[in-house]
Amino acid sequence: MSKYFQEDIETISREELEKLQNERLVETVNHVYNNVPAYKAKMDEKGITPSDIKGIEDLHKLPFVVKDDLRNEYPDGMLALPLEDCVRIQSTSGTTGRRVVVYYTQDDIRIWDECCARALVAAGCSKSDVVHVSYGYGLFTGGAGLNGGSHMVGSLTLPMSSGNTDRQLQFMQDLKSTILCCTPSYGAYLAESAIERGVVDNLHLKAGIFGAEAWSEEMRGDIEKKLNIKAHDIYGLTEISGPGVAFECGEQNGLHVNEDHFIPEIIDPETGEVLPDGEKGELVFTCISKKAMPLLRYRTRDITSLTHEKCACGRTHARIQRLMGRTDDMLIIKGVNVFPSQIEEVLINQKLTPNYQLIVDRVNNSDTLEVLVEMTPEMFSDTVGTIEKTERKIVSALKSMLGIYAKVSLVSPKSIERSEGKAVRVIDKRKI
Ligand code: DLL
Repeated sequence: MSKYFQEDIETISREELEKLQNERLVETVNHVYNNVPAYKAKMDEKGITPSDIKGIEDLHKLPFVVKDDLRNEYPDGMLALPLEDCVRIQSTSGTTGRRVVVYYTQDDIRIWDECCARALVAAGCSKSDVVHVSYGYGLFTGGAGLNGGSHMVGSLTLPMSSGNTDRQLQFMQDLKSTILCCTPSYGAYLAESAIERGVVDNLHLKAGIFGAEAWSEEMRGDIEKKLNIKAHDIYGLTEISGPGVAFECGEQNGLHVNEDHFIPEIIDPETGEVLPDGEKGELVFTCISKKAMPLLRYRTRDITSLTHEKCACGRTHARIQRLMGRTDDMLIIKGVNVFPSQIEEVLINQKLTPNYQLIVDRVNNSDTLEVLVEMTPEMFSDTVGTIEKTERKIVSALKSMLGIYAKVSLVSPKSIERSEGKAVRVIDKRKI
């Protein structure tokens, strides 16, 4: 069984890869400049023409694209090809404002599927696996992406979509699913439900491919232990294609960016300046092989760092670190930057469940943070005194991690609403 889906390209030398990136970048810049008026206007405004871009060393000269640019051009103003050349539309999961819609040609779909196939094979998937896809199908890219990737590998694909936990667990047992694909929060929920129903030992799972939302190393440990699998991270966003923009190999030490298709950069979110490897900042992508709607220097709002060091798995593509939040879901509480992932880390270190919700409010002009976290069924039978003691312990752990006071309320098991897709972690009641 091969470790790679496309060994030649996944282990290509950096020199060869950069050559390919240079060629594809120049071609893509010309393509969008000539076919997308909004791009031409942006580049004209910056005083650059396609001839100024000779390769990746000139990438920083290009203007950024942000989500509002896509909203302003809704629905198809960013298309670089006639509509008749497109075969698919997907859309972001945004609930406010105009949704962003993204178009794909047949070849764009092939690229996307191949990226997901690379992720699956890196998690140990082969033709003989049964891939259980519990990401949502429909406009969301999760279901379609992993489904396409699994077909490319030639695995038996189970298009479960999300929801109906009993049926998920029944099929998982009956059809002997070996690879589970879903959001980490749904993965944790499925694990918990399988244990509760006493069926976890009947499962045949060996690996999981979890993404679409931030999760912590602690949550990984929790899912791996409960389901007895290896849990791999997968990252992506609709605007760039969907899942599979980056994925974790067996080393579980950062996510390889499919750099033959997407060039990553890390920038300072305040100044836009490009940051060196190892420094944390906003992740930016440039698509260099898609044709319908390739975005140049798209600001993801996701925060991570980048490394070009060779990975022990043999892949040469750069890695991003586990995503640590978004510039826009970073909470600022009493002037302190707080990421939900930091709180999750504390909770899991204290042996609590990953089922939590953060309630942020403003009382008498001062920010308040309340952390609701579900007790484990064993804790539920503890005395009030013991529960209060645990709450105080978490308050103090959060204080030393974040530097601010957070009220902690242990709530009964299953009282926080479960999500089958991305979990709702934060309720911000402040009207600022
Ligand atoms: O969530 C695509 C996807 C589907 C990725 C399935 C992985 C698995 P969107 O709905 O457009 O697309 O949301 C993209 O989700 O900018 C991140 O903020 C977040 N995100 C995605 N993957 C991860 C991850 C899909 N592994 C937004 N870790 C991105 C942390 C993630 N955040």
